[in-house]
Amino acid sequence: MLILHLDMDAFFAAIEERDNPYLKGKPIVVGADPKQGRGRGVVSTANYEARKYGIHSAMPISQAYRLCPKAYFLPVNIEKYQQVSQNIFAIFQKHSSLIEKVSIDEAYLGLEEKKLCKDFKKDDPYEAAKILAQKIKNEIFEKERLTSSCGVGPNKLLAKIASDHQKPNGLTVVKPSEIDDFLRDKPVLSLPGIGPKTEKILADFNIKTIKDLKKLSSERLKSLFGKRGEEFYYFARGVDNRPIETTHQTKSIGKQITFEEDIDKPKIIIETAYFLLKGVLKEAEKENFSFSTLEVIVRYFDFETKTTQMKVYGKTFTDFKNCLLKLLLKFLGKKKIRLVGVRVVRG
Ligand code: TTP
Ligand code: MG
Repeated sequence: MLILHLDMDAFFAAIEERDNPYLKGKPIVVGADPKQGRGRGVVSTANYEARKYGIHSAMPISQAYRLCPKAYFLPVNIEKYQQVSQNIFAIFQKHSSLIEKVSIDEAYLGLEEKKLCKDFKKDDPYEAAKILAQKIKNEIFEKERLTSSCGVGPNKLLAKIASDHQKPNGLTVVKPSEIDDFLRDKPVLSLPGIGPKTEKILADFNIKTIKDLKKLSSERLKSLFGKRGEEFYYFARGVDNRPIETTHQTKSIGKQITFEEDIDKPKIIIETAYFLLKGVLKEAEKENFSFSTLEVIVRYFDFETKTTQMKVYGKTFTDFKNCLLKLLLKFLGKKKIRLVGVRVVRG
Protein backbone atom coordinates (compact mmCIF):
# COMPACT_ATOMS: atom_id res chain seq x y z
CA MET A 1 0.00 0.00 0.00
CA LEU A 2 1.28 3.47 -0.94
CA ILE A 3 -0.04 6.61 0.67
CA LEU A 4 -0.93 9.84 -1.04
CA HIS A 5 -1.41 12.96 1.07
CA LEU A 6 -3.09 16.02 -0.38
CA ASP A 7 -3.50 19.44 1.21
CA MET A 8 -5.07 22.45 -0.48
CA ASP A 9 -2.97 25.62 -0.74
CA ALA A 10 -4.04 28.57 1.44
CA PHE A 11 -7.49 27.00 1.29
CA PHE A 12 -9.96 29.65 2.55
CA ALA A 13 -7.95 32.51 1.05
CA ALA A 14 -7.53 30.75 -2.30
CA ILE A 15 -11.31 30.30 -2.58
CA GLU A 16 -11.86 34.02 -1.87
CA GLU A 17 -9.20 34.96 -4.38
CA ARG A 18 -10.87 32.75 -6.97
CA ASP A 19 -14.33 34.23 -6.33
CA ASN A 20 -13.27 37.89 -6.20
CA PRO A 21 -11.12 38.55 -9.27
CA TYR A 22 -10.12 42.04 -8.05
CA LEU A 23 -8.21 40.29 -5.22
CA LYS A 24 -5.93 38.43 -7.61
CA GLY A 25 -2.31 38.67 -6.48
CA LYS A 26 -3.19 40.89 -3.50
CA PRO A 27 -2.48 40.00 0.14
CA ILE A 28 -5.62 38.37 1.59
CA VAL A 29 -6.36 37.52 5.19
CA VAL A 30 -9.44 35.44 6.03
CA GLY A 31 -10.54 35.62 9.63
CA ALA A 32 -12.02 37.94 12.25
CA ASP A 33 -12.75 41.61 11.57
CA PRO A 34 -9.53 43.57 12.27
CA LYS A 35 -11.52 46.72 13.23
CA GLN A 36 -8.65 49.02 12.27
CA GLY A 37 -6.33 47.03 14.52
CA ARG A 38 -8.71 46.81 17.51
CA GLY A 39 -10.28 43.49 16.51
CA ARG A 40 -10.00 40.62 19.02
CA GLY A 41 -10.28 37.50 16.85
CA VAL A 42 -7.64 35.54 14.95
CA VAL A 43 -6.47 34.84 11.42
CA SER A 44 -7.96 31.67 9.89
CA THR A 45 -5.57 31.74 7.01
CA ALA A 46 -3.67 34.11 4.74
CA ASN A 47 -2.73 33.69 1.10
CA TYR A 48 0.94 33.37 0.17
CA GLU A 49 1.11 37.09 -0.73
CA ALA A 50 0.04 38.03 2.81
CA ARG A 51 2.37 35.41 4.34
CA LYS A 52 5.29 37.43 2.95
CA TYR A 53 4.45 39.99 5.67
CA GLY A 54 4.70 37.30 8.35
CA ILE A 55 0.95 36.77 8.68
CA HIS A 56 -0.14 33.20 9.47
CA SER A 57 -3.04 31.10 10.80
CA ALA A 58 -4.04 31.59 14.45
CA MET A 59 -2.22 34.94 14.72
CA PRO A 60 -4.24 37.70 16.44
CA ILE A 61 -6.01 39.65 13.72
CA SER A 62 -4.80 42.94 15.29
CA GLN A 63 -1.21 41.82 14.76
CA ALA A 64 -1.96 40.83 11.16
CA TYR A 65 -3.43 44.29 10.63
CA ARG A 66 -0.29 45.93 11.98
CA LEU A 67 1.92 43.76 9.76
CA CYS A 68 -0.02 44.63 6.62
CA PRO A 69 -2.83 47.18 6.97
CA LYS A 70 -3.39 47.28 3.22
CA ALA A 71 -4.19 43.56 3.07
CA TYR A 72 -7.75 42.58 2.18
CA PHE A 73 -9.39 41.28 5.34
CA LEU A 74 -12.34 38.97 4.64
CA PRO A 75 -14.78 37.16 6.94
CA VAL A 76 -14.90 33.36 7.10
CA ASN A 77 -17.59 31.92 4.85
CA ILE A 78 -17.42 28.38 6.15
CA GLU A 79 -20.48 27.04 4.24
CA LYS A 80 -18.83 27.96 0.98
CA TYR A 81 -15.53 26.30 1.95
CA GLN A 82 -17.35 23.17 3.11
CA GLN A 83 -19.08 22.88 -0.25
CA VAL A 84 -15.73 23.15 -2.05
CA SER A 85 -14.30 20.57 0.35
CA GLN A 86 -17.11 18.16 -0.51
CA ASN A 87 -16.41 18.57 -4.22
CA ILE A 88 -12.73 17.81 -3.65
CA PHE A 89 -13.47 14.72 -1.57
CA ALA A 90 -15.79 13.51 -4.34
CA ILE A 91 -12.77 13.60 -6.65
CA PHE A 92 -10.71 11.57 -4.12
CA GLN A 93 -13.46 8.96 -4.01
CA LYS A 94 -13.09 8.34 -7.72
CA HIS A 95 -9.48 7.29 -7.18
CA SER A 96 -9.39 5.47 -3.84
CA SER A 97 -11.80 3.68 -1.54
CA LEU A 98 -9.48 4.16 1.42
CA ILE A 99 -9.68 7.82 2.42
CA GLU A 100 -8.85 9.43 5.74
CA LYS A 101 -10.22 12.93 6.08
CA VAL A 102 -7.79 14.87 8.23
CA SER A 103 -9.44 18.25 7.93
CA ILE A 104 -11.56 20.37 5.61
CA ASP A 105 -8.72 20.60 3.06
CA GLU A 106 -6.53 17.60 3.77
CA ALA A 107 -6.71 13.83 3.30
CA TYR A 108 -4.73 10.61 3.05
CA LEU A 109 -5.55 8.17 0.25
CA GLY A 110 -4.46 4.54 0.36
CA LEU A 111 -3.32 3.19 -3.03
CA GLU A 112 -2.86 -0.47 -3.93
CA GLU A 113 0.48 -1.05 -5.64
CA LYS A 114 -0.79 -3.74 -8.00
CA LYS A 115 -3.73 -1.67 -9.12
CA LEU A 116 -1.53 1.39 -9.65
CA CYS A 117 0.88 -0.52 -11.89
CA LYS A 118 -1.98 -2.02 -13.87
CA ASP A 119 -3.94 1.24 -14.25
CA PHE A 120 -0.96 3.25 -15.43
CA LYS A 121 1.00 0.47 -17.14
CA LYS A 122 4.10 1.00 -15.02
CA ASP A 123 6.42 -1.45 -13.30
CA ASP A 124 7.19 0.96 -10.48
CA PRO A 125 4.14 1.75 -8.31
CA TYR A 126 5.74 5.08 -7.29
CA GLU A 127 5.90 6.17 -10.94
CA ALA A 128 2.27 5.19 -11.31
CA ALA A 129 1.29 7.01 -8.10
CA LYS A 130 3.02 10.14 -9.37
CA ILE A 131 0.87 10.11 -12.50
CA LEU A 132 -2.25 9.58 -10.40
CA ALA A 133 -1.31 12.39 -8.01
CA GLN A 134 -0.85 14.80 -10.93
CA LYS A 135 -4.16 13.64 -12.34
CA ILE A 136 -5.96 14.35 -9.06
CA LYS A 137 -4.31 17.77 -8.79
CA ASN A 138 -5.37 18.55 -12.36
CA GLU A 139 -8.94 17.44 -11.76
CA ILE A 140 -9.18 19.65 -8.68
CA PHE A 141 -7.80 22.57 -10.64
CA GLU A 142 -10.09 22.02 -13.61
CA LYS A 143 -13.21 21.72 -11.43
CA GLU A 144 -12.39 24.23 -8.69
CA ARG A 145 -9.62 26.47 -10.04
CA LEU A 146 -7.64 25.81 -6.87
CA THR A 147 -4.14 24.48 -6.43
CA SER A 148 -3.11 21.77 -4.02
CA SER A 149 0.06 20.12 -2.81
CA CYS A 150 0.53 16.41 -2.89
CA GLY A 151 2.96 13.90 -1.44
CA VAL A 152 3.37 10.19 -2.11
CA GLY A 153 5.31 7.81 0.11
CA PRO A 154 5.36 4.35 1.65
CA ASN A 155 3.47 5.58 4.75
CA LYS A 156 1.50 8.50 6.19
CA LEU A 157 4.55 10.13 7.71
CA LEU A 158 6.44 10.40 4.42
CA ALA A 159 3.37 11.27 2.34
CA LYS A 160 2.60 14.18 4.67
CA ILE A 161 6.13 15.56 4.82
CA ALA A 162 6.37 15.14 1.04
CA SER A 163 3.21 17.16 0.40
CA ASP A 164 4.67 19.98 2.47
CA HIS A 165 8.01 19.77 0.67
CA GLN A 166 7.20 21.96 -2.34
CA LYS A 167 4.14 23.92 -1.25
CA PRO A 168 2.27 25.58 -2.96
CA ASN A 169 1.21 23.57 -5.99
CA GLY A 170 3.83 20.91 -5.27
CA LEU A 171 4.08 17.23 -6.03
CA THR A 172 6.76 15.17 -4.30
CA VAL A 173 7.24 11.42 -4.42
CA VAL A 174 9.51 9.73 -1.89
CA LYS A 175 10.55 6.19 -2.79
CA PRO A 176 11.84 3.86 -0.06
CA SER A 177 15.42 4.19 -1.33
CA GLU A 178 15.19 7.99 -0.97
CA ILE A 179 13.88 8.16 2.58
CA ASP A 180 17.13 8.93 4.40
CA ASP A 181 18.20 11.66 1.98
CA PHE A 182 14.76 13.18 1.98
CA LEU A 183 14.44 13.37 5.76
CA ARG A 184 18.04 14.26 6.63
CA ASP A 185 17.83 18.07 6.69
CA LYS A 186 14.18 18.45 7.65
CA PRO A 187 13.59 20.19 10.97
CA VAL A 188 12.46 17.95 13.84
CA LEU A 189 9.27 20.05 13.85
CA SER A 190 8.16 18.30 10.67
CA LEU A 191 7.58 15.04 12.57
CA PRO A 192 4.12 14.40 14.00
CA GLY A 193 4.05 14.76 17.78
CA ILE A 194 6.94 17.23 17.80
CA GLY A 195 5.64 20.71 18.51
CA PRO A 196 7.41 23.87 19.66
CA LYS A 197 7.85 22.53 23.23
CA THR A 198 9.57 19.31 22.19
CA GLU A 199 11.50 21.25 19.58
CA LYS A 200 12.86 23.50 22.33
CA ILE A 201 13.93 20.56 24.54
CA LEU A 202 15.70 18.95 21.57
CA ALA A 203 17.34 22.27 20.64
CA ASP A 204 18.89 22.33 24.13
CA PHE A 205 20.67 19.12 23.14
CA ASN A 206 21.61 20.80 19.86
CA ILE A 207 19.23 18.59 17.93
CA LYS A 208 17.58 20.56 15.16
CA THR A 209 17.23 18.28 12.15
CA ILE A 210 16.14 14.70 11.70
CA LYS A 211 19.76 13.80 10.98
CA ASP A 212 20.62 15.11 14.48
CA LEU A 213 17.68 13.26 16.00
CA LYS A 214 18.96 9.95 14.64
CA LYS A 215 21.96 10.26 16.95
CA LEU A 216 19.76 9.60 19.98
CA SER A 217 19.11 5.98 20.87
CA SER A 218 15.62 4.65 21.36
CA GLU A 219 16.31 4.31 25.13
CA ARG A 220 17.49 7.91 25.38
CA LEU A 221 14.43 9.21 23.55
CA LYS A 222 12.21 7.04 25.72
CA SER A 223 13.77 8.41 28.89
CA LEU A 224 13.27 11.96 27.62
CA PHE A 225 9.77 11.73 26.18
CA GLY A 226 8.29 8.41 27.30
CA LYS A 227 6.36 6.34 24.78
CA ARG A 228 6.30 9.24 22.35
CA GLY A 229 10.07 9.22 22.29
CA GLU A 230 10.08 5.70 20.94
CA GLU A 231 7.81 6.86 18.15
CA PHE A 232 10.24 9.69 17.30
CA TYR A 233 12.99 7.09 16.96
CA TYR A 234 11.05 5.28 14.25
CA PHE A 235 9.73 8.44 12.58
CA ALA A 236 13.31 9.75 12.26
CA ARG A 237 14.03 6.63 10.20
CA GLY A 238 10.92 7.02 8.06
CA VAL A 239 9.15 4.11 9.76
CA ASP A 240 5.45 4.63 10.46
CA ASN A 241 2.83 1.91 10.87
CA ARG A 242 -0.17 4.14 11.51
CA PRO A 243 -3.07 2.84 9.42
CA ILE A 244 -5.39 4.96 7.33
CA GLU A 245 -8.44 5.63 9.45
CA THR A 246 -11.43 5.93 7.20
CA THR A 247 -14.17 8.17 8.50
CA HIS A 248 -16.87 5.57 7.98
CA GLN A 249 -15.03 3.18 10.26
CA THR A 250 -17.64 1.99 12.74
CA LYS A 251 -17.35 3.66 16.11
CA SER A 252 -20.52 2.22 17.56
CA ILE A 253 -23.43 -0.09 16.83
CA GLY A 254 -26.85 0.70 18.20
CA LYS A 255 -30.52 -0.10 17.88
CA GLN A 256 -33.58 1.63 19.22
CA ILE A 257 -37.31 1.23 19.29
CA THR A 258 -40.09 3.77 19.65
CA PHE A 259 -43.02 2.15 21.41
CA GLU A 260 -46.43 2.26 19.76
CA GLU A 261 -47.63 4.02 22.87
CA ASP A 262 -45.79 5.46 25.87
CA ILE A 263 -44.94 2.74 28.39
CA ASP A 264 -44.42 2.74 32.13
CA LYS A 265 -44.28 -1.01 32.81
CA PRO A 266 -40.64 -1.79 33.75
CA LYS A 267 -40.95 -5.39 32.60
CA ILE A 268 -41.83 -4.43 29.03
CA ILE A 269 -39.07 -1.83 28.87
CA ILE A 270 -36.44 -4.20 30.24
CA GLU A 271 -37.45 -7.01 27.91
CA THR A 272 -37.42 -4.68 24.95
CA ALA A 273 -33.94 -3.52 25.92
CA TYR A 274 -32.74 -7.14 26.17
CA PHE A 275 -34.19 -7.81 22.75
CA LEU A 276 -32.31 -4.79 21.35
CA LEU A 277 -29.11 -5.90 23.08
CA LYS A 278 -29.37 -9.30 21.41
CA GLY A 279 -29.62 -7.65 17.99
CA VAL A 280 -26.73 -5.28 18.72
CA LEU A 281 -24.45 -8.12 19.88
CA LYS A 282 -25.34 -10.19 16.85
CA GLU A 283 -24.40 -7.35 14.54
CA ALA A 284 -21.21 -6.62 16.49
CA GLU A 285 -20.19 -10.24 16.12
CA LYS A 286 -20.99 -10.29 12.42
CA GLU A 287 -18.86 -7.17 11.85
CA ASN A 288 -16.09 -8.37 14.14
CA PHE A 289 -16.63 -5.18 16.12
CA SER A 290 -14.95 -5.09 19.51
CA PHE A 291 -16.37 -2.72 22.09
CA SER A 292 -15.77 -1.77 25.67
CA THR A 293 -18.71 0.41 26.52
CA LEU A 294 -22.45 -0.14 26.71
CA GLU A 295 -24.85 2.75 26.39
CA VAL A 296 -28.56 3.09 27.05
CA ILE A 297 -30.80 5.77 25.61
CA VAL A 298 -34.22 6.57 26.97
CA ARG A 299 -36.65 9.13 25.63
CA TYR A 300 -39.57 10.00 27.88
CA PHE A 301 -43.06 10.83 26.59
CA ASP A 302 -42.26 14.55 26.82
CA PHE A 303 -39.17 14.02 24.59
CA GLU A 304 -36.70 14.53 27.40
CA THR A 305 -33.86 12.23 26.34
CA LYS A 306 -31.28 10.64 28.63
CA THR A 307 -28.24 8.54 27.90
CA THR A 308 -25.89 6.76 30.25
CA GLN A 309 -23.01 4.39 29.68
CA MET A 310 -20.56 2.13 31.47
CA LYS A 311 -17.53 -0.02 30.71
CA VAL A 312 -18.77 -3.55 30.25
CA TYR A 313 -17.44 -6.39 32.34
CA GLY A 314 -17.63 -10.09 31.54
CA LYS A 315 -18.14 -11.69 28.17
CA THR A 316 -21.40 -13.63 28.28
CA PHE A 317 -24.86 -12.49 27.30
CA THR A 318 -25.86 -12.66 30.97
CA ASP A 319 -22.97 -10.32 31.89
CA PHE A 320 -24.08 -7.80 29.27
CA LYS A 321 -27.69 -8.13 30.39
CA ASN A 322 -26.64 -7.32 33.94
CA CYS A 323 -24.78 -4.23 32.81
CA LEU A 324 -27.75 -3.15 30.76
CA LEU A 325 -30.12 -3.62 33.67
CA LYS A 326 -27.89 -1.55 35.91
CA LEU A 327 -27.94 1.31 33.38
CA LEU A 328 -31.64 1.04 32.66
CA LEU A 329 -32.81 1.01 36.28
CA LYS A 330 -31.74 4.64 36.70
CA PHE A 331 -34.42 5.68 34.25
CA LEU A 332 -37.36 3.54 35.29
CA GLY A 333 -40.25 4.44 37.56
CA LYS A 334 -40.16 8.12 36.65
CA LYS A 335 -42.13 9.15 33.57
CA LYS A 336 -43.68 7.15 30.77
CA ILE A 337 -41.15 6.11 28.19
CA ARG A 338 -41.47 6.66 24.46
CA LEU A 339 -38.20 5.17 23.16
CA VAL A 340 -35.47 2.90 24.38
CA GLY A 341 -32.11 2.32 22.70
CA VAL A 342 -29.01 0.20 23.29
CA ARG A 343 -25.58 0.87 21.85
CA VAL A 344 -22.09 -0.60 22.11
CA VAL A 345 -19.15 1.75 21.63
CA ARG A 346 -15.57 1.08 20.58
CA GLY A 347 -13.02 1.28 23.39
P1 TTP B 1 -4.13 24.54 6.41
O1 TTP B 1 -4.09 23.46 5.37
O2 TTP B 1 -3.32 24.37 7.65
O3 TTP B 1 -3.69 25.94 5.78
P2 TTP B 1 -3.95 26.54 4.36
O4 TTP B 1 -4.66 25.56 3.47
O5 TTP B 1 -4.64 27.85 4.51
O6 TTP B 1 -2.50 26.83 3.84
P3 TTP B 1 -1.38 25.80 3.34
O7 TTP B 1 -1.13 26.20 1.92
O8 TTP B 1 -0.22 26.04 4.23
O9 TTP B 1 -1.97 24.42 3.45
O10 TTP B 1 -5.62 24.76 6.87
C1 TTP B 1 -6.72 24.67 5.99
C2 TTP B 1 -7.77 25.70 6.30
O11 TTP B 1 -8.21 25.56 7.64
C3 TTP B 1 -7.25 27.12 6.20
O12 TTP B 1 -7.37 27.63 4.87
C4 TTP B 1 -8.08 27.86 7.19
C5 TTP B 1 -8.46 26.84 8.23
N1 TTP B 1 -7.64 27.05 9.43
C6 TTP B 1 -8.15 27.85 10.46
O13 TTP B 1 -9.28 28.34 10.37
N2 TTP B 1 -7.38 28.07 11.57
C7 TTP B 1 -6.13 27.54 11.71
O14 TTP B 1 -5.45 27.80 12.74
C8 TTP B 1 -5.61 26.72 10.66
C9 TTP B 1 -4.23 26.13 10.77
C10 TTP B 1 -6.41 26.50 9.55
MG1 MG C 1 -4.00 23.58 3.30
